Amino acid sequence: MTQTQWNEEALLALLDQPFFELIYQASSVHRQHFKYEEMEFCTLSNIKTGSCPEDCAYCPQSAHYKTGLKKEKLSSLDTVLNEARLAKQNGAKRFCMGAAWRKPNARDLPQVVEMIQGVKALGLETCVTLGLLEKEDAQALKEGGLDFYNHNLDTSAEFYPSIISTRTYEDRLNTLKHVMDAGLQVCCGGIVGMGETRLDRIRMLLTLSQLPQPPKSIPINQLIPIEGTPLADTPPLDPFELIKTIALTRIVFPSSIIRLSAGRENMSDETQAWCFMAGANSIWIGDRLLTAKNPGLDRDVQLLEKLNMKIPVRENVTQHAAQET
Ligand code: SAM
Ligand code: DTB
Ligand code: SF4
Repeated sequence: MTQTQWNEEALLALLDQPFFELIYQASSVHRQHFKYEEMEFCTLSNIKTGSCPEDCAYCPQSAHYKTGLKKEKLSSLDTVLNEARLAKQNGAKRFCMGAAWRKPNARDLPQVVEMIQGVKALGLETCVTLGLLEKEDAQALKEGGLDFYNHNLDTSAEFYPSIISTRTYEDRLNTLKHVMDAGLQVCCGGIVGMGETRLDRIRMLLTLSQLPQPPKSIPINQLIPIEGTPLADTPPLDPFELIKTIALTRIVFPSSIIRLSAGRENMSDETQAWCFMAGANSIWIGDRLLTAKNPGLDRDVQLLEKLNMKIPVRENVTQHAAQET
């Protein structure tokens, strides 16, 4: 399949249109590839918390900043499987396990593989995000049965060094290469609201579009400002910039799942609804992301009800009832 070759001018021109034209285009593309009334539910589990050696300026788990987070060792298999069972009951399709590591070590990786196998056996899609990977790590995860690897570009190559100094953009791209070479599906996106420009957001999308395969899953996070991190006092992004970023992402990646990821706790229902209209079709459910707050399932169900959208937790209950009769 040939992919459209996008460039900065074309994406800037899309943004320069009247807002409603941009949303109309994005929404039309969305409807061609997805059922617009459907929302994917996914769940996160933090399998190793805090004391990360990297210095990502947004992150509550970096050992470089005093964020008051209690560090925790690798979770037990039982803890993770209990969370996964609950996620499944609540309608989640994918279960993502995150670890605050620069990269996984040889001792921990087999334990993560056990978690992947247990979660998969419950009938959930599996995703992990463990930091940088060597070729062999990616292959071991694939052999262990993993479906997706999450590794975000986060922003443009130009803005990246003002956010992280302990690794390079090239390091991130190399990991993505190992992930794709191993035959894993890629979940890769970024963060908006870190003080970047529109052009940075566009450049990040262009870099994503130039990967050998477009990511199947694209999380768009809005910065959650965390006390103690260098980005704690970053002024909030205008919600329309977030909505427009989602619209551009949908137009550039017509058939990818776009997740309105971190930051929904601080968004109005209306902003979220516009993001869904612009093409976002996946959310994290549950009270917590990795460490930060997320709207609880009740608020999400209420919002989807107001919008007359399908609610996965109910679909799950109906399926179970049908299986039992
Ligand atoms: N350590 C791994 C890594 O960096 O790839 C995985 C975990 S890391 C927490 C996953 C992603 O969460 C980051 O790439 C970033 O996009 C997002 N994230 C972390 N802190 C955030 C914050 N305060 N606000 C919004 N997104 C955040
Ligand atoms: C992604 O892009 N966002 C998720 C997931 N991938 C791992 C993580 C969001 C973390 C938000 C901050 C926190 O909870 O600590
Ligand atoms: Fe570590 Fe990931 Fe947080 Fe960066 S984003 S400090 S790599 S946990």
